[in-house]
Amino acid sequence: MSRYQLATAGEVEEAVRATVECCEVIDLHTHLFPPSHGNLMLYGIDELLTYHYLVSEFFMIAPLSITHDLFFKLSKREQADLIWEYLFVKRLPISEAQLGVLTTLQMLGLEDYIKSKDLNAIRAWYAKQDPYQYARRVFKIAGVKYAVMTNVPFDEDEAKYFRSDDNGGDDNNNISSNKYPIPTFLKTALRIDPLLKGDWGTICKCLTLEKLPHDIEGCKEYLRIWARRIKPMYLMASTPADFQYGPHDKPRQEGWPSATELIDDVMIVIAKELNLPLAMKIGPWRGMSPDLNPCGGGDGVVVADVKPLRELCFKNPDVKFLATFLSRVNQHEVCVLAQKFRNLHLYGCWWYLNNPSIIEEMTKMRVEMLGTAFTAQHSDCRILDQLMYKWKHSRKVISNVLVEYYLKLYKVGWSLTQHDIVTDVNRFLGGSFEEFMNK
Ligand code: RAT
Ligand code: ZN
Repeated sequence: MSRYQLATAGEVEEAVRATVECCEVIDLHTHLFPPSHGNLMLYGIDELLTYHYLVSEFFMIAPLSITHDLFFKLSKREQADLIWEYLFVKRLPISEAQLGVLTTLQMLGLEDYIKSKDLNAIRAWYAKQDPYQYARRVFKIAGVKYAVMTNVPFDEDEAKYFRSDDNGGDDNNNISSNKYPIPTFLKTALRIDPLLKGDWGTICKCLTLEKLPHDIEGCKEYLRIWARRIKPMYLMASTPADFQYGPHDKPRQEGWPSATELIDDVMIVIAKELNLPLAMKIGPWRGMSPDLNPCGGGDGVVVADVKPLRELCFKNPDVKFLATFLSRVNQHEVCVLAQKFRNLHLYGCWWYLNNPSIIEEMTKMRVEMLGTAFTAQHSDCRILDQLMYKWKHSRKVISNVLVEYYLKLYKVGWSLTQHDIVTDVNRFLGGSFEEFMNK
């Protein structure tokens, strides 16, 4: 890497663009699974077309005779046929999620099929792919060094792949050497939403499965067991729309611990004991439109209260918090918070924010307020193939934004080398996250 000074504005711009385009990113939140986890690894055109973002868009324009009930009774292929017909053939596919499908196909070299709008030819192409080789290929094309999964121990369909009796070893087994290996390009994260929801009912069912007592000690032991099994990079949870934290927080049912107790007496205690950061995902309104729940698309967004995160960061300076907020409205307030608490790291433009216009605005605000100390994006992919388009689209916006700021620096006379640019730009795409995790 050259340490020679970049001599012109054009050279600075080129260095920034080339680095954003070529650098290997760290995707710090996805819903991907390895090929060894069977049907949980989603890929292919029918999965792409039935992504819950597109199902929601489909119902905006589909004839009222296609009810939610009818639609969700169809096979995945039949659902995909309808979405293709209504969102791609009968109108031009210009939304971010629609364009995403086409960018994905283009990146796979399937332009001819895009031109001929030949869905069955695309299906036939996919049928020939070996999932293991395909997964490696997608990560390579997307330029992703590794992606962090979302591993939910409360969901038996997922949990079974990590249980000792299923994976052929004891609880201390290295997960990458067991019956369901995890490739090096995927990392684990332990998702514990029922704690932040104060959903003691779900927790107790899972404590029973592990033969643990239904109390705070049992719950802590449950997290220890799962942390040992999956070796997560961090603990993670999203908050419910009515999230409360503090003395006013009431249990969901009489006799249950409140979410606040589960946070303070279980989550924080275990985070400290195991030295695991906590990734907080704040602002969804789960099940806002129940009709769309079957595809995972029923959730909305609320403007969240930033105070609970402030309280947690303030009270626990020895715990690291990663945070992302779903509402656009919260973004400025949370940038201020991140400036003030050195145990807080902001990441990504989450879900409804993952659109070029909003990524641009958020990245600008974050650069102006946080410099390089944040992670510009995560993909939230549910379907393997999406890694390609989500990162391509994000890189484009991030590149445009960063060029603007490095040019400002150049224009005030700061000398810049290629090496400076590469080091700095990598920070936005995973480097800052690793610096935060290691500090
Ligand atoms: O982006 C999504 O697909 C959402 O449905 C959620 O998965 C969200 O990202 C979450 O992690 O809760
Ligand atoms: Zn997610």
